[in-house]
Amino acid sequence: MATRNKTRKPAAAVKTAPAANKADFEQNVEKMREMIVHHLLCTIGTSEQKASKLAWWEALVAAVNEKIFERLTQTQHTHSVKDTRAVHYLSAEFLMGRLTVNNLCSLEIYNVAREALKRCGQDISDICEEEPDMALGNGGLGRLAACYMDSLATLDYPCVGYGLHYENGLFRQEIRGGRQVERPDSWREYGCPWERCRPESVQNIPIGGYVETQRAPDGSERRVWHPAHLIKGVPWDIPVVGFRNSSVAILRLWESRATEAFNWDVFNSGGYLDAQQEKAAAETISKVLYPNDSTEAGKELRLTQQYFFSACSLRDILRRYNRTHHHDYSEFADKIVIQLNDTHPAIAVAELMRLFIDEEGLDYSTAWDITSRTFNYTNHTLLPEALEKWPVRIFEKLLPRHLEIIYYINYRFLNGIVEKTWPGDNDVKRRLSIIEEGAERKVRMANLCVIASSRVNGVAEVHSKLVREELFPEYSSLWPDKFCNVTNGVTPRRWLLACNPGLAQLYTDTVGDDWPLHLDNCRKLRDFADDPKMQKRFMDIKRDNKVRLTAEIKKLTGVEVSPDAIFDVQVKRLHEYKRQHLNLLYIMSLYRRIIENPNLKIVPQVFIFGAKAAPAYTLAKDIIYAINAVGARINSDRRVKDMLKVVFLPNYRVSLAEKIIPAADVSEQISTAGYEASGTSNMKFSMNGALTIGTMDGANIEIVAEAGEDNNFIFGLSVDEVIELKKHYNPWDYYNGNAELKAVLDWFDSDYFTPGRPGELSSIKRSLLDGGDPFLVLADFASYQEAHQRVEKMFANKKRWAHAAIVNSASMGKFSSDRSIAEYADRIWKLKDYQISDK
Ligand code: 26Q
Repeated sequence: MATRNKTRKPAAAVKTAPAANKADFEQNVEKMREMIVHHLLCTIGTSEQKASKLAWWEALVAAVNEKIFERLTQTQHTHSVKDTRAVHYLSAEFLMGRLTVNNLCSLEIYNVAREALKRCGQDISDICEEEPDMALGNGGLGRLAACYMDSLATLDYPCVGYGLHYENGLFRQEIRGGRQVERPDSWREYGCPWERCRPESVQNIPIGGYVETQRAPDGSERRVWHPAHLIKGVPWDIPVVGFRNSSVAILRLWESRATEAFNWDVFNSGGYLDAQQEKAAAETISKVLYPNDSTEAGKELRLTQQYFFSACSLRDILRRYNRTHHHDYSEFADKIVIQLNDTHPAIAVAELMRLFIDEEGLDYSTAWDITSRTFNYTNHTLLPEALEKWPVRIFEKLLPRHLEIIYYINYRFLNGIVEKTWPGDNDVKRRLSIIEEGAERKVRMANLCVIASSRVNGVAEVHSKLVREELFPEYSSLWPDKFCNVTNGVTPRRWLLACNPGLAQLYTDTVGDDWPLHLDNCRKLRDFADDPKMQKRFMDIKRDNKVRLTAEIKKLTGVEVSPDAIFDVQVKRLHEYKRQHLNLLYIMSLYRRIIENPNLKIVPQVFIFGAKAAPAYTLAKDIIYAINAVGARINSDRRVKDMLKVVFLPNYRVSLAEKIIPAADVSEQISTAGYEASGTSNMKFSMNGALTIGTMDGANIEIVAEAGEDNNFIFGLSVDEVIELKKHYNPWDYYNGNAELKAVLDWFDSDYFTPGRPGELSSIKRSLLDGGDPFLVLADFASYQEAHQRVEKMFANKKRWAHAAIVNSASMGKFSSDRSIAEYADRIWKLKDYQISDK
């Protein structure tokens, strides 16, 4: 890996870099213009005069695809000829966002495309705004998978991403009367020009039915599954373009369809309507992404989705392996690595065992040996309610043979190593069992993953420690070397180069143009953190970004804000543990101080929120309503003047994040310590020069270790203090002991923010008092308030603030997803990189 970049071509025009050679640039622009116009006429079938912006975007994509597909073919050819070991990243979510600007940046033709479009009378930013987000994920876990694909391609690692081709991604959020309303997201209503259907790789997936024992003439017995249905899996490939190299990775997403054969039988036996119903049922599987990011108990369709994409992916993997290895599985675990992105694809373990034993004729021990050397598992949550458990009843109905295999895996495990280690200890067996006993028996997917995986990792140091010590203590004493940490990272191509061209240019001018591949290079900027010229340039860029966001805020909400105010941002899924309501309590206390003290002068502040709530998570939706209600009242209160504004930006998604994050001064990362596995927006904000106000949780700990606690605002209870306080916590003590906190909480019961409708916000107060305040909001309130005072004080000192902003941005080298992927490749996957030669 260390030598990779020595052999790389020198950079052509990066998004922001000037062309190396003017004549070349001129020629490239003209060529690009011709290609775009050609595709406009011949692929899209319109004319320059008539073309809509959408048509121009499609033509641009068609032109770019010419370059991408050549590289894709070359990449796949190289991997196939060299029979490379490859990682297969199984994830129920890939939150890709938009691809155009990113692909142009990776190919280093953004400037060329911009000029070419200009010659056609088009503005590239307008054109790229036409692209719908690919929102095939809920939040952090899905976006992480997307960043990792970017790094895998950039680092030339052989890989395939496997997931589901949801017809509808995460819902579009509208705010009506201050409340969240969910609307369907049809991202490919008019087709998606990046994806290609691959009919030659269709799979048929069995499901349902029953298992019987068949006896062979020699007396041997075997279990035979008679599935009730076959579902067709149709693969759609999305290319993922490496930065400044020739690798193009593949993201393969499975769409479910009804199989013709099955329908034909039903149809012929006179059941036309039944056939239609079958078809609808089969196609339902990939219709919609489940919009909750913590487990929804026992929904049959969700398990079907998980099984469907896992089974399609494994068959695809086996098919490719057998092209060279002809059903000799002795090298399988040397060639194939499978990474399970949380437990969502855990059923793949049982399916691979089934394929080996039932279809390929391997004996159990051989099958288990190969399987357990193939899989690895990443855990993303400690929340007990988010650990997936499926009722045995649902398994019996959908996957009866898989259930038998899981029982057998469990039997061998409990009666083997567990019995040997803790002889006769039934309590340990009960805790470690894959099957949870009780009123309803359940399959614990995390236990299956741990038992079947070579390596199990958490996603930040503190999280991995808790995975080892709190979540799986006995497993980690059984297999101490199985557990490890790989701290998350984010791609600096999307989260700096593409979304913040001003800052990207500053880095290129200061440290050279290699920083998108070696984010550590940015560290050099720390030497200039107190240099007045650097400070001015850095803060001018921030201000430009804030001016742009100001216009977006006006457009989206009608609220006018000043770019000179502190932009304090909390954008993430809405969850009690993420504590948006702690932020809201603080805002209310600030508002109260302003109206109680007409002479009070504070630093002007704009609090910016973006968050989707799971549709059935009532309290989360109430918090969104409360933010909007409080915001409306504050924004229209003349006494506040321009000191305080609160805006809720609807429909938070990747493309909106790309506008918000470069414009943030303060990044809110305020989860209860011990609950946020890592966080990844914390890294994106810091990279873009925001200061973090946060708890010692997840990756915040590692971020402030890099950038300095004195350049950020740490507050609140630590993980250990949370664990200790929870033993005897009483939120009423804080309510009764803090007059300001009491006044703010009581405000929720009035109609001050909801005139004529008292009590509309009471559920929040109730959850924090009667509900026991499970996430210790009240315990951290005073400390949070004090941290905000530090924010104001530092912001008033422009030089001090600029220093901190620069140091934060310059210190994020560790949080490039390239570092994370290099660690996975080195320590878990044992992967080699293969450079792809360009033709
Ligand atoms: C499971 C079953 C049924 C329905 C939905 C789900 C489900 C879906 C999504 C459960 C969890 C998720 C997503 C979890 C997630 O995004 N976790 C986040 O992962 C990030 C990447 O590691 C971390 O940075 C965050 O801390 C963590 O919350």
